[in-house]
Amino acid sequence: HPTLKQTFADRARTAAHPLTRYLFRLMDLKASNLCLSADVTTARELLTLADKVGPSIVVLKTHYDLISGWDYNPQTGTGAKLAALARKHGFLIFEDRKFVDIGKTVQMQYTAGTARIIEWAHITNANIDAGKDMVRALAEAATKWKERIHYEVKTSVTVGTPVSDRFDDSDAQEQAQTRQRDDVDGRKGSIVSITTVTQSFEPADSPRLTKSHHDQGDDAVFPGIEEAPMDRGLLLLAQMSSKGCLMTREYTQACVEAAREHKGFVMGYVSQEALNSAPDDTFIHMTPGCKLPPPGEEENGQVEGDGLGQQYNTPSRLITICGTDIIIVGRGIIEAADPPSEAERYRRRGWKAYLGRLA
Ligand code: 6AU
Repeated sequence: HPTLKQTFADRARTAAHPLTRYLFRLMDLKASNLCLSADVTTARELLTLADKVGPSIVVLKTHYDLISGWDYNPQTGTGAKLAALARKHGFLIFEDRKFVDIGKTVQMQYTAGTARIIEWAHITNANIDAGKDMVRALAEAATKWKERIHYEVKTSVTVGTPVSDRFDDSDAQEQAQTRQRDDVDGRKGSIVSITTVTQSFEPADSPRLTKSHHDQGDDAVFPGIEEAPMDRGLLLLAQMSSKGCLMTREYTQACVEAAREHKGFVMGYVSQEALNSAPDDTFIHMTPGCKLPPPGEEENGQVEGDGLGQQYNTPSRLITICGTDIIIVGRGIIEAADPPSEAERYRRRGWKAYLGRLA
């Protein structure tokens, strides 16, 4: 398929989903096709790890429900803090929630409840065993969320807390009209800035690495990239890495069909191989079950599993032979003596494999 030989820079121009185009630009800019699966046990460790490994990755994957001490406050909690780190380092946040239920239930799980995933995670994923209507349900929820933000901003009233209490961007403050939001969903008193809404309203709006941001002394590492779009994206769980996985070819094919039906919302797949096959497929593939052999050991494509069903392939095998775009690495990095330098090792290997695929 053409996308196997296309550069990420090219795919940043041609991908159907705005967030996918943005992600390809990040990949090109950071020379990284690495996603860290940040499966640590506390919110504190998560934030520290995200800050340290941020420069090496383009996606940070979370399982919010295995983190103790997750702070649910929409403005100051763990989601908002992660989103700030995502802007600082230039990565997207992927909550690995694996939704599977009827449409109405997944809508509520995605947008409401304690975690309010849609507020801080650019990307989430779904298992479509329950039928592909739930993809439409999630897509509708995302569209409504986006519309709600614009609506809330337009209709918000009255000056509230000084904007300086909330924003650290002095440019934005000068331009800002402070408004107190309607109490749409129990978040009375939060402040939005009309002129800077796409920059500062939602915690997870995007990496914000504009020049002015950089000039203000913020330690943004990859200046020069524009704002991420205010879109949300879904990955379909099309294939799994685990031993004895029950997902059939038919199931995987149904994922491909569902993806094509919702190009404006489905960014691509969590899969074990490239699934683009129609000429105009522009989906992205992310692949877990990835590990390097310990330094010094020879690389032969596979690495021993974890004894609990997880199976591992090496970055080069996944990228060059299986055709994936982004490798998802958890314990390979987290359990290393020095996670940031191990992340760099994976980034370099992953990028080299991508360049090798193009050649
Ligand atoms: O690198 P590991 O084995 O420490 O972690 C792999 C991560 C875990 C899994 O929940 C997740 O990847 N995962 C997924 C995802 C991303 O959906 C699918 C799959 O098939 N296998 C898998 O391990 O957080």
